[in-house]
Amino acid sequence: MADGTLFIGTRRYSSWSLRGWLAVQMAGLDVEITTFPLAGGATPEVKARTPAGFVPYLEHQGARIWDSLSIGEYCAEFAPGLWPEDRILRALLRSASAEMHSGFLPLRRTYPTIMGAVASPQARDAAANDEATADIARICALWAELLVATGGPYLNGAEAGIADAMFAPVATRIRTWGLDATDVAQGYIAAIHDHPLVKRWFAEAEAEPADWRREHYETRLG
Ligand SMILES: N[C@@H](CCC(=O)N[C@@H](CS)C(=O)NCC(=O)O)C(=O)O
Repeated sequence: MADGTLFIGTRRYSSWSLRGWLAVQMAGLDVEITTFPLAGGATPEVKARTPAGFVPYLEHQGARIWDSLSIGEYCAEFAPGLWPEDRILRALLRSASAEMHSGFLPLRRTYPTIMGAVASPQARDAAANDEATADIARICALWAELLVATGGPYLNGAEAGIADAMFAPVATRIRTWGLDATDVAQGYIAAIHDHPLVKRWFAEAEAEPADWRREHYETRLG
């Protein structure tokens, strides 16, 4: 019997779920996965089954952990290598992860997560705005700084960690929407898409029932 359950939302749309799921998988926690098809906000099952009304939510060996960054921190207690060993690098990656967690709203609103989809150039250009473009520029600069600091190819260093879990969905957005990014950022985006866990998430997203798709997201792809 598994040690608990990770509750997530539709893989195709739920960027926060990917963060929590990656952390749990990277730490090797033995949990069952329960997936709620998201309604596009205030999904009744999510409201009923989770403390804050959001996924991801983890129940593990008596602990209840909600919110992606808390799940990441919890997972790192089991697998300390999910943060760098060096205090100064750890502080850098924690700050970047917190910045991702609380920021980049224009980017998130402008270019929604639709895993594995490709937006038309017309849809991308119609959605574009200065605030979202500034978010991308900040993310590219941040990734460059972290990759130099830890040596890459992941933000965490040789092996992916919590910072990569936090930024992986952004990497998928940049690809889905065909956004301009620096060569360094494109290299990181490729590394994220080549990661076996990310590949597994995409495959599982593709296998989700067709009636879990939501028109108000899909039509934004153009
Ligand atoms: N700050 C939260 C955000 C979680 C969040 O917004 N999750 C969305 C799905 S990506 C959700 O559960 N929305 C409720 C719903 O769609 O019913 C975290 O880091 O986990």
